[in-house]
Amino acid sequence: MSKMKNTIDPAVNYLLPLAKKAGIETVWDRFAAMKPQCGFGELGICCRICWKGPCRIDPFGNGPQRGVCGADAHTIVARNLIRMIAGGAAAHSDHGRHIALTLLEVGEGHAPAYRIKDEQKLRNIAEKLNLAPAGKDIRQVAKEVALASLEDYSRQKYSISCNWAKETLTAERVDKLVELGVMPHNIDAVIAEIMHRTHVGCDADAVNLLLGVIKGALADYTGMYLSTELSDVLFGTPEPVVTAANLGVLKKDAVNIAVHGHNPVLSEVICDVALKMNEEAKKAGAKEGINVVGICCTGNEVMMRRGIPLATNYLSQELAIITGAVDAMVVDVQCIMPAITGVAGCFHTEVITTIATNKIPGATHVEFREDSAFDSAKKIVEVAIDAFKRRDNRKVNIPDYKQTAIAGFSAEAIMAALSKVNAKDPLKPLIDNIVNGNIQGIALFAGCNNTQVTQDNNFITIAKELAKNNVLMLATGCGAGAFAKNGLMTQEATEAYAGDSLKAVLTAIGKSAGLNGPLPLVLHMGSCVDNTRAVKVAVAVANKLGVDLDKLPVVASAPEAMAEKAVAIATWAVALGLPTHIGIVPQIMGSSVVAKFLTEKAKDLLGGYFIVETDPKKAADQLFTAIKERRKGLSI
Ligand code: XCC
Ligand code: SF4
Repeated sequence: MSKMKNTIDPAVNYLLPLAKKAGIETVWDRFAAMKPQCGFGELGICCRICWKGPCRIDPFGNGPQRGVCGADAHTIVARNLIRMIAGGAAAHSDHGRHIALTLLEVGEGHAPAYRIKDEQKLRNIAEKLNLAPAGKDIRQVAKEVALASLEDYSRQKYSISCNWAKETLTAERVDKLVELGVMPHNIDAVIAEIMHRTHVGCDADAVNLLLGVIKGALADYTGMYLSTELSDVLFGTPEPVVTAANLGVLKKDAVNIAVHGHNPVLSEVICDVALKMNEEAKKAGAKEGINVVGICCTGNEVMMRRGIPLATNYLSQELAIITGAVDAMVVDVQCIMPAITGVAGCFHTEVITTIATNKIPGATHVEFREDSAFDSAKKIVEVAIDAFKRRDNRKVNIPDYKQTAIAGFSAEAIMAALSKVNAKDPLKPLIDNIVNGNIQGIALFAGCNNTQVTQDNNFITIAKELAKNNVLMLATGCGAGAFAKNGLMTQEATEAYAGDSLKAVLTAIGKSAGLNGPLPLVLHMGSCVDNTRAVKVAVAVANKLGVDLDKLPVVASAPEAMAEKAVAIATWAVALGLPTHIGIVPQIMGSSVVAKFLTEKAKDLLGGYFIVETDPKKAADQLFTAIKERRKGLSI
C-alpha cells in the first residue's frame, strides 16, 4: 500500500522523526489510528439528532433507507450540512460580535487599551452604512458604526436585510438573494432558525434545507465582513509588509510567544505589551528579548498588520511546541487542537487559554478582558518569561527553515498599489489587463489544512498550475500560511512561476508601487474572516464593469478544507456567484439531491457552484476552465 505523505513542509518533515523518537504523538499518528474512518459519516448519512437514533442509511440499498422517524438520506445529509454551516457562522459572527463590542467600548471611552487606528476607514464605513458621519466626532461615529453592526445580530424584522450584507454586494446580487428568500436579516436569528428547523420532526425537505444552507452561509458572510472591517478600524488596515514564515522564525535566544487562534483583540495587545517587556525578558537571560510569532489566523492577523512572522499553519501547530523553543502558546478561539497541552507536557511550554468559553484541560487560564487588556497581556507575558527560565536547551530543535513572505494585501492596499499606476482610475489597470487577457482571471485560495491530504500540497500544486496560466492569486487563512511557508509569497516566486503576461503585470504594478520588482505570486489577504477583502475587490470590479459577480472570471478554492467555517465560506462563495473548488470529498455524497444541487442546480440559481476534485492538477484545470467560460461569457 502506498502511503500518502503527511506534508510537504520541510520544517515538519524535519521534526516528525524527532517527535517519533521522543514518543510524542501528533495529528498524523492519530489520523492513522482512526482509519478506516466511518463510511456512513463520510457520506453524511448518519443522524444523531434525536435519541431514537443514531440512525444510518444503508448506501448500498439493502438495509434501512429511512431513520426511525422516517427521515431519508437526503433529509439527513442536508440537515447535517446546514448544522455545519450554523457552526461556521456562529464562530465567525461571534468573533465579529466581539470586535463590534470592542469598538462600541472604544466609542464610549471604556477600553483604554484600544483606540481607533484608522479613522478614515471608520468614516468610509459609516458612509457605506448610511450613517452620515460628516462633521461628527470620531468616537460618536465609532459608536454608531458599532451599533449598526450589532443591529445585524438583533433586528427582528424579517423583511430588512442585514446592513453588512446588503451594503457590500452588487445591487443585482442583493436583489437575487432577496428574491430567493436567502438574505439574512439577523445573524443570530438565522443560526437559531437552523437549529430549530433541524430539530427532530421539523424541516424534512432537502431542497428547502439547502436554501437554508445558503442563507446560513450568507449570515456567515455578514459576520465575517464586519469582523474584518471593524478590526481594521481598531488595529489598522494592512499594508504590504515583508516578513518571514515557517518554524525557523523561532529564536533560540528569545522568549518565544506563539499567538494562536483567530481574534486580534488579545494578540494585538500582547504585541504591544511584549515590546514594553523586552528588558525583563533580557534580564531573564533571553539575549534577543521577546519574539512573538503567529499560528493559524491570529498569526495571519498580526502578520498582516505588524509583520509578525508566521510560525506555522493549522496542521503543524503541535510541531511548534516540539521545537522545544516555544515558551508560551497563547490561544484564543477556533482551530486550537486540544492535543497541544499533551505535547506541551513533554516540554516547558505553557499553553495559555484566554477566553472563558474556550478552555483546554492542562492549560493555564488567564482570563482576558477588554477593560483590563493591558493587565491580562502583562500577566501572559510574565508567564512566558517564567517558562523561558525553565526551558531545557538540550530539547531545543529549531528547524532551519523559513521563507520570506510579503503580506498585508488588504483591498485598500491593492487599490493603493493600482493607483500608483493610474491615480485617477485605479481599477482601470486591473480591468484592462483582465480584458486584454494578460490576467486571465482571479483565484482566491482559502481554508484549512486537512489530514486527508498531504499538508500544503494541494495549495502549492494548484497555484503553480494557475500561475502558468496567468491567473492572479489571492490567499487567506491556512492557505495563505501554506503559501507563505513554501515561498510563494515572494517576488522570486513570481519570477519563477508566473506566466509571461502575469509576470509583466505584477512587475509593472510592483515597480510603480515602489517594491523594486514584481508583486508576490500570491497576495496575502489575511485570516479566514478576511476572505471578504477579496469580495470587496471583486464587487468594485463588477460595479465598474456593470455586471454581477457571477459574470467575472473569478474562482475560489479551498483545496484542503476542514472546518465548519470553511464549509460556510465556500458556500457563500457559491452564493455570491463563484465557481468554488473543494479538494476534500465533502460529507454530502450520500444524497444525490444535495450533491446535485450544490454542483449543478446552484449554477442556475446563483451562478456559482461547487467543483469537487481531489486531484490538484485536475482541480487547477477545472478552475481554469471555469475562468475561460466566464471570459467567453463576457466576450473577452
Ligand atoms: Fe482554522 Fe483560520 Fe481553517 Fe486555518 S483556515 S484551519 S478554519 S485557522 Ni480559515
Ligand atoms: Fe433517527 Fe430521525 Fe432521530 Fe435522526 S431524527 S436520529 S433519523 S429518528
